Amino acid sequence: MNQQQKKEAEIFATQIRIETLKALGHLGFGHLGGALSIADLLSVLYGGEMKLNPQDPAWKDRDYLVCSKGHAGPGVYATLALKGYFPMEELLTINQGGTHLPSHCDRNLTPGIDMTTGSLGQGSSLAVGMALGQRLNHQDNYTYLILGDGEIEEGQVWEAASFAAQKKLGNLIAFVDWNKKQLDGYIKDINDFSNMDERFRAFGWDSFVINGHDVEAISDAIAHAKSNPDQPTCIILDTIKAYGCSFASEIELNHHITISAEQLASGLAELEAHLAKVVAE
Ligand SMILES: Cc1ncc(C[n+]2csc(CCOP(=O)(O)OP(=O)(O)O)c2C)c(N)n1
Ligand SMILES: [Mg+2]
Repeated sequence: MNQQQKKEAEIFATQIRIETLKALGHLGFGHLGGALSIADLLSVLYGGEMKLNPQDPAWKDRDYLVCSKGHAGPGVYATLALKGYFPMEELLTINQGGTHLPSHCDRNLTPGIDMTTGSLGQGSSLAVGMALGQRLNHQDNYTYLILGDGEIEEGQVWEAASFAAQKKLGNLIAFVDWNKKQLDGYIKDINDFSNMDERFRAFGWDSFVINGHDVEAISDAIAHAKSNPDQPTCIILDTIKAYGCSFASEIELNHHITISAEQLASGLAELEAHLAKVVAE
Protein backbone atom coordinates (compact mmCIF):
# COMPACT_ATOMS: atom_id res chain seq x y z
CA MET A 1 0.00 0.00 0.00
CA ASN A 2 1.59 3.30 -1.06
CA GLN A 3 0.91 6.65 0.66
CA GLN A 4 -1.88 7.57 -1.74
CA GLN A 5 -3.63 4.20 -1.30
CA LYS A 6 -3.28 4.49 2.48
CA LYS A 7 -4.84 7.94 2.44
CA GLU A 8 -7.70 6.75 0.23
CA ALA A 9 -8.32 3.78 2.54
CA GLU A 10 -8.39 6.05 5.60
CA ILE A 11 -10.83 8.39 3.84
CA PHE A 12 -13.06 5.47 2.82
CA ALA A 13 -13.03 4.04 6.37
CA THR A 14 -14.12 7.40 7.77
CA GLN A 15 -16.87 7.71 5.15
CA ILE A 16 -18.08 4.23 6.13
CA ARG A 17 -18.23 5.36 9.77
CA ILE A 18 -20.07 8.55 8.84
CA GLU A 19 -22.71 6.77 6.75
CA THR A 20 -23.17 4.03 9.35
CA LEU A 21 -23.70 6.60 12.08
CA LYS A 22 -26.08 8.65 9.92
CA ALA A 23 -28.19 5.57 9.16
CA LEU A 24 -28.38 4.29 12.71
CA GLY A 25 -28.77 7.82 14.07
CA HIS A 26 -31.73 8.30 11.75
CA LEU A 27 -33.25 5.10 13.14
CA GLY A 28 -32.37 6.17 16.69
CA PHE A 29 -30.71 2.94 17.80
CA GLY A 30 -28.60 0.05 16.61
CA HIS A 31 -25.43 -2.02 16.80
CA LEU A 32 -23.15 0.93 16.27
CA GLY A 33 -20.14 -0.36 18.25
CA GLY A 34 -19.48 -3.56 16.34
CA ALA A 35 -20.17 -1.89 12.99
CA LEU A 36 -17.68 0.93 13.56
CA SER A 37 -14.92 -1.34 14.85
CA ILE A 38 -14.65 -3.11 11.46
CA ALA A 39 -14.81 0.01 9.25
CA ASP A 40 -11.06 -0.03 8.55
CA LEU A 41 -11.22 -3.68 7.53
CA LEU A 42 -14.23 -3.05 5.27
CA SER A 43 -12.39 -0.12 3.71
CA VAL A 44 -9.37 -2.28 2.80
CA LEU A 45 -11.50 -5.18 1.54
CA TYR A 46 -13.92 -3.14 -0.58
CA GLY A 47 -11.40 -0.42 -1.44
CA GLY A 48 -9.31 -2.73 -3.62
CA GLU A 49 -8.58 -6.07 -2.00
CA MET A 50 -11.68 -7.93 -3.09
CA LYS A 51 -12.63 -8.91 -6.62
CA LEU A 52 -16.10 -7.47 -6.99
CA ASN A 53 -18.44 -5.68 -9.37
CA PRO A 54 -21.03 -3.32 -7.85
CA GLN A 55 -22.87 -3.23 -11.21
CA ASP A 56 -23.18 -7.02 -11.11
CA PRO A 57 -23.34 -8.11 -7.45
CA ALA A 58 -23.83 -11.77 -8.47
CA TRP A 59 -20.75 -11.77 -10.75
CA LYS A 60 -19.59 -15.38 -10.60
CA ASP A 61 -15.88 -14.49 -10.40
CA ARG A 62 -16.28 -12.28 -7.34
CA ASP A 63 -14.70 -12.92 -3.96
CA TYR A 64 -17.09 -13.61 -1.12
CA LEU A 65 -17.54 -11.82 2.18
CA VAL A 66 -19.34 -13.44 5.09
CA CYS A 67 -19.95 -11.00 7.92
CA SER A 68 -20.69 -13.70 10.45
CA LYS A 69 -21.26 -11.11 13.17
CA GLY A 70 -24.36 -10.24 11.20
CA HIS A 71 -25.41 -7.44 13.56
CA ALA A 72 -22.61 -5.38 11.96
CA GLY A 73 -24.72 -5.32 8.79
CA PRO A 74 -25.17 -1.52 8.88
CA GLY A 75 -21.40 -1.08 8.48
CA VAL A 76 -21.40 -3.42 5.49
CA TYR A 77 -24.44 -1.65 3.98
CA ALA A 78 -22.72 1.74 4.27
CA THR A 79 -19.71 0.25 2.48
CA LEU A 80 -21.84 -1.28 -0.28
CA ALA A 81 -23.79 1.95 -0.81
CA LEU A 82 -20.56 3.97 -1.03
CA LYS A 83 -19.33 1.48 -3.64
CA GLY A 84 -22.51 2.00 -5.67
CA TYR A 85 -24.33 -1.29 -5.06
CA PHE A 86 -27.51 0.66 -4.29
CA PRO A 87 -28.53 4.31 -3.77
CA MET A 88 -27.16 6.06 -0.67
CA GLU A 89 -30.71 7.13 0.33
CA GLU A 90 -31.58 3.50 0.99
CA LEU A 91 -29.30 3.59 4.03
CA LEU A 92 -31.94 5.64 5.81
CA THR A 93 -34.38 2.71 5.54
CA ILE A 94 -32.27 0.36 7.68
CA ASN A 95 -34.32 -1.95 9.86
CA GLN A 96 -37.68 -0.45 8.85
CA GLY A 97 -40.67 -2.16 7.25
CA GLY A 98 -40.11 -3.12 3.60
CA THR A 99 -36.41 -2.32 3.65
CA HIS A 100 -33.72 -4.14 1.70
CA LEU A 101 -31.41 -3.47 4.65
CA PRO A 102 -32.45 -5.48 7.71
CA SER A 103 -30.59 -5.11 11.00
CA HIS A 104 -28.70 -8.35 10.24
CA CYS A 105 -27.28 -9.39 6.86
CA ASP A 106 -29.64 -11.19 4.46
CA ARG A 107 -28.37 -12.41 1.08
CA ASN A 108 -31.92 -12.57 -0.30
CA LEU A 109 -32.62 -8.90 0.40
CA THR A 110 -29.47 -6.87 -0.18
CA PRO A 111 -27.41 -6.58 -3.38
CA GLY A 112 -23.81 -7.39 -2.46
CA ILE A 113 -24.52 -9.43 0.66
CA ASP A 114 -23.17 -12.91 -0.03
CA MET A 115 -24.48 -14.73 3.02
CA THR A 116 -27.28 -14.44 5.53
CA THR A 117 -25.97 -14.17 9.08
CA GLY A 118 -27.02 -13.22 12.58
CA SER A 119 -27.07 -16.49 14.44
CA LEU A 120 -23.52 -16.24 15.74
CA GLY A 121 -21.11 -19.00 14.77
CA GLN A 122 -22.99 -20.17 11.71
CA GLY A 123 -21.21 -17.88 9.27
CA SER A 124 -17.95 -19.70 9.96
CA SER A 125 -19.26 -23.03 8.62
CA LEU A 126 -20.92 -21.28 5.70
CA ALA A 127 -17.70 -19.50 4.77
CA VAL A 128 -15.75 -22.75 4.94
CA GLY A 129 -18.27 -24.32 2.55
CA MET A 130 -18.04 -21.34 0.20
CA ALA A 131 -14.23 -21.45 0.18
CA LEU A 132 -14.29 -25.20 -0.41
CA GLY A 133 -16.74 -24.65 -3.28
CA GLN A 134 -14.34 -22.15 -4.85
CA ARG A 135 -11.56 -24.71 -4.62
CA LEU A 136 -13.69 -27.51 -6.09
CA ASN A 137 -14.65 -25.21 -8.96
CA HIS A 138 -10.95 -24.35 -9.53
CA GLN A 139 -11.74 -20.68 -8.95
CA ASP A 140 -8.95 -18.26 -8.18
CA ASN A 141 -11.05 -16.53 -5.52
CA TYR A 142 -11.04 -15.81 -1.80
CA THR A 143 -13.69 -16.03 0.87
CA TYR A 144 -13.34 -13.47 3.65
CA LEU A 145 -14.95 -14.13 7.00
CA ILE A 146 -15.55 -11.58 9.77
CA LEU A 147 -16.08 -12.96 13.28
CA GLY A 148 -16.70 -11.24 16.59
CA ASP A 149 -14.54 -11.95 19.64
CA GLY A 150 -17.66 -12.89 21.58
CA GLU A 151 -18.89 -14.93 18.66
CA ILE A 152 -15.87 -17.23 18.70
CA GLU A 153 -17.09 -18.64 22.02
CA GLU A 154 -19.52 -20.62 19.83
CA GLY A 155 -18.33 -24.21 19.39
CA GLN A 156 -19.37 -24.19 15.74
CA VAL A 157 -16.55 -21.76 14.95
CA TRP A 158 -14.02 -24.36 16.07
CA GLU A 159 -15.64 -27.22 14.15
CA ALA A 160 -15.43 -25.05 11.05
CA ALA A 161 -11.83 -24.04 11.84
CA SER A 162 -10.76 -27.64 12.18
CA PHE A 163 -12.36 -28.66 8.88
CA ALA A 164 -10.90 -25.65 7.01
CA ALA A 165 -7.38 -26.63 8.06
CA GLN A 166 -8.02 -30.27 7.12
CA LYS A 167 -9.05 -29.10 3.63
CA LYS A 168 -6.04 -26.73 3.41
CA LEU A 169 -8.27 -23.79 2.53
CA GLY A 170 -5.66 -21.13 1.91
CA ASN A 171 -8.36 -19.16 0.08
CA LEU A 172 -10.20 -18.62 3.37
CA ILE A 173 -9.10 -15.50 5.22
CA ALA A 174 -10.85 -14.85 8.52
CA PHE A 175 -10.73 -11.87 10.83
CA VAL A 176 -11.69 -11.66 14.48
CA ASP A 177 -12.80 -8.21 15.57
CA TRP A 178 -11.03 -8.23 18.94
CA ASN A 179 -12.91 -5.26 20.38
CA LYS A 180 -12.76 -6.85 23.86
CA LYS A 181 -16.53 -6.69 24.43
CA GLN A 182 -19.52 -8.86 23.70
CA LEU A 183 -23.21 -8.13 24.31
CA ASP A 184 -23.19 -7.54 28.04
CA GLY A 185 -19.63 -7.42 29.21
CA TYR A 186 -15.92 -7.87 28.63
CA ILE A 187 -14.61 -11.00 26.91
CA LYS A 188 -11.94 -11.47 29.58
CA ASP A 189 -14.59 -11.61 32.32
CA ILE A 190 -16.95 -13.97 30.50
CA ASN A 191 -14.82 -16.44 28.53
CA ASP A 192 -11.26 -15.21 28.15
CA PHE A 193 -10.16 -15.77 24.55
CA SER A 194 -7.25 -13.34 24.65
CA ASN A 195 -4.93 -16.08 23.31
CA MET A 196 -7.14 -16.59 20.27
CA ASP A 197 -4.23 -16.52 17.81
CA GLU A 198 -2.67 -19.45 19.69
CA ARG A 199 -6.00 -21.26 19.58
CA PHE A 200 -6.32 -20.80 15.81
CA ARG A 201 -2.74 -22.01 15.32
CA ALA A 202 -3.53 -25.07 17.41
CA PHE A 203 -6.36 -25.76 14.95
CA GLY A 204 -3.92 -25.70 12.04
CA TRP A 205 -4.34 -22.11 10.89
CA ASP A 206 -1.83 -19.32 10.53
CA SER A 207 -2.89 -16.59 12.94
CA PHE A 208 -1.48 -13.35 14.33
CA VAL A 209 -2.58 -10.07 15.89
CA ILE A 210 -2.45 -6.66 14.21
CA ASN A 211 -3.79 -3.17 14.87
CA GLY A 212 -7.30 -3.38 13.39
CA HIS A 213 -7.49 0.38 12.86
CA ASP A 214 -4.31 0.53 10.74
CA VAL A 215 -5.29 0.11 7.08
CA GLU A 216 -1.71 -0.53 6.01
CA ALA A 217 -1.29 -3.30 8.61
CA ILE A 218 -4.55 -4.88 7.43
CA SER A 219 -3.45 -4.77 3.81
CA ASP A 220 -0.03 -6.28 4.66
CA ALA A 221 -1.66 -9.00 6.74
CA ILE A 222 -3.92 -10.00 3.86
CA ALA A 223 -0.92 -10.11 1.50
CA HIS A 224 0.82 -12.39 3.99
CA ALA A 225 -2.26 -14.63 4.18
CA LYS A 226 -2.38 -14.85 0.39
CA SER A 227 1.26 -15.97 0.27
CA ASN A 228 0.21 -19.17 2.01
CA PRO A 229 -2.05 -21.08 -0.43
CA ASP A 230 -2.46 -24.27 1.63
CA GLN A 231 -3.41 -22.94 5.04
CA PRO A 232 -6.31 -20.76 6.18
CA THR A 233 -5.33 -17.58 8.02
CA CYS A 234 -7.08 -15.82 10.89
CA ILE A 235 -6.05 -12.20 11.36
CA ILE A 236 -6.90 -10.94 14.84
CA LEU A 237 -7.82 -7.26 14.65
CA ASP A 238 -7.00 -5.40 17.86
CA THR A 239 -9.80 -2.83 17.83
CA ILE A 240 -11.91 -0.50 19.95
CA LYS A 241 -15.66 -0.98 19.95
CA ALA A 242 -17.29 2.08 18.29
CA TYR A 243 -13.86 3.44 17.27
CA GLY A 244 -13.92 6.95 15.85
CA CYS A 245 -17.10 8.05 17.59
CA SER A 246 -16.30 9.15 21.15
CA PHE A 247 -19.84 9.41 22.51
CA ALA A 248 -20.34 5.73 21.65
CA SER A 249 -16.86 4.35 22.46
CA GLU A 250 -17.06 5.97 25.91
CA ILE A 251 -20.24 4.05 26.78
CA GLU A 252 -19.07 0.94 28.60
CA LEU A 253 -21.79 -1.41 27.32
CA ASN A 254 -21.96 -0.08 23.77
CA HIS A 255 -23.16 -3.15 21.92
CA HIS A 256 -26.64 -1.94 20.99
CA ILE A 257 -27.29 1.67 21.90
CA THR A 258 -29.85 4.40 21.49
CA ILE A 259 -28.63 7.46 19.61
CA SER A 260 -30.09 10.87 20.42
CA ALA A 261 -30.11 13.81 18.01
CA GLU A 262 -27.36 15.45 20.10
CA GLN A 263 -25.21 12.33 20.05
CA LEU A 264 -25.69 11.97 16.31
CA ALA A 265 -24.61 15.58 15.80
CA SER A 266 -21.53 15.24 18.02
CA GLY A 267 -20.49 11.95 16.41
CA LEU A 268 -20.86 13.36 12.91
CA ALA A 269 -18.94 16.50 13.83
CA GLU A 270 -16.08 14.39 15.18
CA LEU A 271 -15.98 12.13 12.13
CA GLU A 272 -16.28 15.00 9.66
CA ALA A 273 -13.38 16.76 11.40
CA HIS A 274 -11.32 13.59 11.15
CA LEU A 275 -12.20 13.26 7.47
CA ALA A 276 -11.13 16.85 6.78
CA LYS A 277 -7.83 16.20 8.58
CA VAL A 278 -7.10 13.03 6.59
CA VAL A 279 -7.99 14.74 3.31
CA ALA A 280 -5.69 17.69 4.13
CA GLU A 281 -2.69 15.54 5.13
C1 LIG B 1 -26.24 -17.93 18.45
C2 LIG B 1 -26.47 -16.53 18.96
N1 LIG B 1 -26.50 -16.31 20.28
C3 LIG B 1 -26.72 -15.06 20.75
C4 LIG B 1 -26.94 -14.03 19.89
C5 LIG B 1 -27.23 -12.63 20.43
N2 LIG B 1 -26.07 -11.76 20.23
C6 LIG B 1 -26.04 -10.89 19.21
S1 LIG B 1 -24.62 -10.02 19.15
C7 LIG B 1 -24.03 -10.79 20.55
C8 LIG B 1 -22.68 -10.44 21.09
C9 LIG B 1 -21.61 -10.65 20.10
O1 LIG B 1 -20.38 -10.17 20.58
P1 LIG B 1 -19.19 -10.02 19.58
O2 LIG B 1 -19.07 -11.24 18.76
O3 LIG B 1 -18.00 -9.65 20.37
O4 LIG B 1 -19.68 -8.85 18.63
P2 LIG B 1 -19.11 -7.36 18.45
O5 LIG B 1 -18.42 -6.96 19.71
O6 LIG B 1 -18.16 -7.42 17.33
O7 LIG B 1 -20.30 -6.53 18.13
C10 LIG B 1 -24.95 -11.70 21.02
C11 LIG B 1 -24.76 -12.54 22.21
C12 LIG B 1 -26.90 -14.30 18.51
N3 LIG B 1 -27.08 -13.33 17.59
N4 LIG B 1 -26.65 -15.56 18.06
MG1 LIG C 1 -16.82 -8.04 20.49
